[in-house]
Amino acid sequence: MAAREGYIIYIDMDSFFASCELLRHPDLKEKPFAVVTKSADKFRGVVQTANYSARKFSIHSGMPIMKALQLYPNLYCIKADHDYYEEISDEISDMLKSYGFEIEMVSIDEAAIDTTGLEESKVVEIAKDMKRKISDGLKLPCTIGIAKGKTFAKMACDSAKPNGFLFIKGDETLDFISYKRVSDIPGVGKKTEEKLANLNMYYIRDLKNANVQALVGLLGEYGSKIYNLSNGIDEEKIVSDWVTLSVGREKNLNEDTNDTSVIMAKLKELSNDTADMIRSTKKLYKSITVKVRYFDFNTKIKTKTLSYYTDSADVLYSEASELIKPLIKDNIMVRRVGVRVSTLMDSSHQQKLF
Ligand code: TTP
Ligand code: MG
Repeated sequence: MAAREGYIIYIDMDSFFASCELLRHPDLKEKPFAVVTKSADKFRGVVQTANYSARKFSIHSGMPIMKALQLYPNLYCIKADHDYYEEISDEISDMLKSYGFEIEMVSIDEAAIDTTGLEESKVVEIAKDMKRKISDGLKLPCTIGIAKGKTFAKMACDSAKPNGFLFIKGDETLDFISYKRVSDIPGVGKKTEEKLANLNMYYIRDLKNANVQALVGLLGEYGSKIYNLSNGIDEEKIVSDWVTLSVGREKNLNEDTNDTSVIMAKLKELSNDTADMIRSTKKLYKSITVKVRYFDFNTKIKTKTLSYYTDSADVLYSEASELIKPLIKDNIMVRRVGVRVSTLMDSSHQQKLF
């Protein structure tokens, strides 16, 4: 079995937007409340998150406000303040980055940290230290899962919520996942769950012994991915969007949009700024990364490495625009775009080479 070398620490903030609001509305502690879409009025709009007291009344993310009010008529609703949550998210990511590991900010409130190379006891000690810093320093609750593999660590985190800490030893991974439901695999939604149920597969242990070809026939490549996962093989990589030797810029769009021309205009501005920074530090770059954050804070990254070093703004924009195209989708609004260059070299060094 292709077990991972190292442990992944997976951190997910508990009821994140609601916990941020609690910092400035401490009187709401213990009361059921929800953070709702910014433009919402009483009749339109959805719950973005509910605190755990409100969740007891089955109120959850994505639920229309009207429905939530039917479930709990005294529900206190706060309009979302994304800039505020992003500031706090940046504070959390800065703190986590300061440990010096490869880290992927998976979303506004989730991070995956690759501790490969570190001994087991040290991993747990560091993860506890991170939890303490988030809880004592930032006064926010979070849950941490640790396992060999990003998906398994996320599953550990999900199953320990809220305010939890769960460490799955490498040789206990299969035991941990076997009794979980197929829907506990991140990415398995209602439709996949139904398709698997039609084949009498409800638990991960059912997938483990399934015919992999049948799963691929049913779900395409994703079938082989969940087959591997159910056999303890987790090949999901950390996509580190933070490399010490990189330069880049990112910005929110004026408003969420999926208009390609607006997104490309922002990308051009960011590419020019990035190339200016590169030239001012007398560097050349070889790798280009684009980042798109959607309205729901899901973030996607694409990277390309050129066959040569350059400091060109035009090359940067033209490569970045090719990379970003597949990330712009008809039905998903984009909130933030970023461009970053890495694999850097001093331009003076190149002059010596040629
Ligand atoms: P989640 O981590 O999915 O949810 P959560 O942090 O509120 O609760 P928990 O992790 O304890 O289960 O999402 C993080 C934030 O993203 C959430 O606070 C609000 C926002 N969000 C939306 O705006 N819409 C959504 O549909 C979801 C799921 C989240
Ligand atoms: Mg969360």
